[in-house]
Amino acid sequence: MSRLIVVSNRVPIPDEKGAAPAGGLAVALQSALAARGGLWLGWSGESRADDAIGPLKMLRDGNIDYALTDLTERDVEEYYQGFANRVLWPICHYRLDLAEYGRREMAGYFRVNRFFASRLLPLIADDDLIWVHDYHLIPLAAELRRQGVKNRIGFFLHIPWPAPDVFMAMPVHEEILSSLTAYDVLGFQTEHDRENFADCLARQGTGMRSGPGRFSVGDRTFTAKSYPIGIETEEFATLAQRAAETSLHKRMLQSLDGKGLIIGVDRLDYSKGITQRIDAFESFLKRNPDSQRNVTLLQITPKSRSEVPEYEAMQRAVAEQAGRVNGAVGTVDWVPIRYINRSLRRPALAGLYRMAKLALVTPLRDGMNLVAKEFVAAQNEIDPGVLLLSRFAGAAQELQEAVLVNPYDVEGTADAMARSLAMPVEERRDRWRAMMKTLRANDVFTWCDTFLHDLTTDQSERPTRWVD
Ligand code: ADQ
Repeated sequence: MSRLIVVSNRVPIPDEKGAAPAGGLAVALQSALAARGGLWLGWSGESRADDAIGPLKMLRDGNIDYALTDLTERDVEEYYQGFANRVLWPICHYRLDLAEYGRREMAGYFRVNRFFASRLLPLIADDDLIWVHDYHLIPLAAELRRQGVKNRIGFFLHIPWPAPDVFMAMPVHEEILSSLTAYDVLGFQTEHDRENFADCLARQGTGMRSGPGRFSVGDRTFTAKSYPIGIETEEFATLAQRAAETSLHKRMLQSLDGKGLIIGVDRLDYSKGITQRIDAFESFLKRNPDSQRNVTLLQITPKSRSEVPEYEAMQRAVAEQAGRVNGAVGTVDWVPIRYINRSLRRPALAGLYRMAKLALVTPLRDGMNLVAKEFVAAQNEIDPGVLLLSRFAGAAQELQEAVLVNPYDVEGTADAMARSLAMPVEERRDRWRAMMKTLRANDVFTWCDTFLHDLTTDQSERPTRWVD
């Protein structure tokens, strides 16, 4: 079996006790790497002055090598905070209004991808498989090809691929699109994303379909398919079951004092629709006065990307909004929204999902959304909670038995909350069983194996040359 090399912006390195950070993606990739022997390369998270970038930091855990590179302060500003998070992220989430395109950031993005390629190059052996992850590293394969790499290289996009009119508003869309053709296999979260990508190729007039899931552009032929990412379904279900025994669980139950728990868990990000969700919850409370004092919304929202101005502004906006609703609707002995800005450990999170009667997963746009899947896996089959899910999350393609909503429709979402809380137990069980079947059939290990199978066996010609 060929060795696997994974490349991503950040690397989930094991801590000093050897425990890797929890999370389905890290676990699945680590198990694929461990099975084949492998290498994971990415940014260390450290930034340094231009002349202080040292050699790669190498760590070994079992038969996995981790290679970490520092970046310069300018790199982080232009590549990470700049082009990746202020152009590609908003564009792929349909927020043209938030995209701040600058030539300096764009040049920095391509420069850092060239730098990643130069760091990886000396580590590549002839039959290694290379799997690149996410929007930070789109041009990496093209850079590697320029430097003579002929290995099979795959790419998985964790976020949505937008419709052509949105994508083509980005000034460097041609370069981004053509650099993707250097891969052998392109993976998207949903069929919809893959179709958007195919439409972009067609609109640009460069690509041709050459078979099911196969495309030709110039002298390159590659596969582009959807590989919906899953979670560690069985492991997460067991974690949730066990969490019911913990002291946190008991304290939480006590503090709820018989009130129904509604839960929201999201990184603090404008794509997650948190402000629209709080508006919908307020509207639900006002339209259903009987529910007042009977439910509590626990919104767990760790801060993210605080160095990017839109995120900093959002932190203030959501805190103010939650405070305003609590002030307007709450009573001396009832706080409608408990708003928490921190990360929880996975067992604690699993236990809270299990305790909740309803999960609000209402992103305005999301590649997949693993919270939706974790919530379902955590439920108790006798008395499962309801998943209220945005139509614009990739997860909605698979989880059709969730209560699907349009998160822009605040009153419609409020009505769906009322319907979900009143749903009879038989219906909740039927919906849950159907969703659980899907999650078992496509867990994160299947996702990983399917992608790697295509990357290994795909019949495209090995690249013989790369033309700029
Ligand atoms: P994210 O945008 O980060 O991922 P998501 O898929 O929901 O979104 O994953 C978040 C993960 O972080 C989940 O595993 C969740 O449990 C965890 N998490 C969130 N809040 C937490 C908290 N307070 N404490 C502890 N853990 C918390 C990107 C894309 C998604 C895509 C994933 C995977 O934006 O669309 O599903 O990658 O491909």
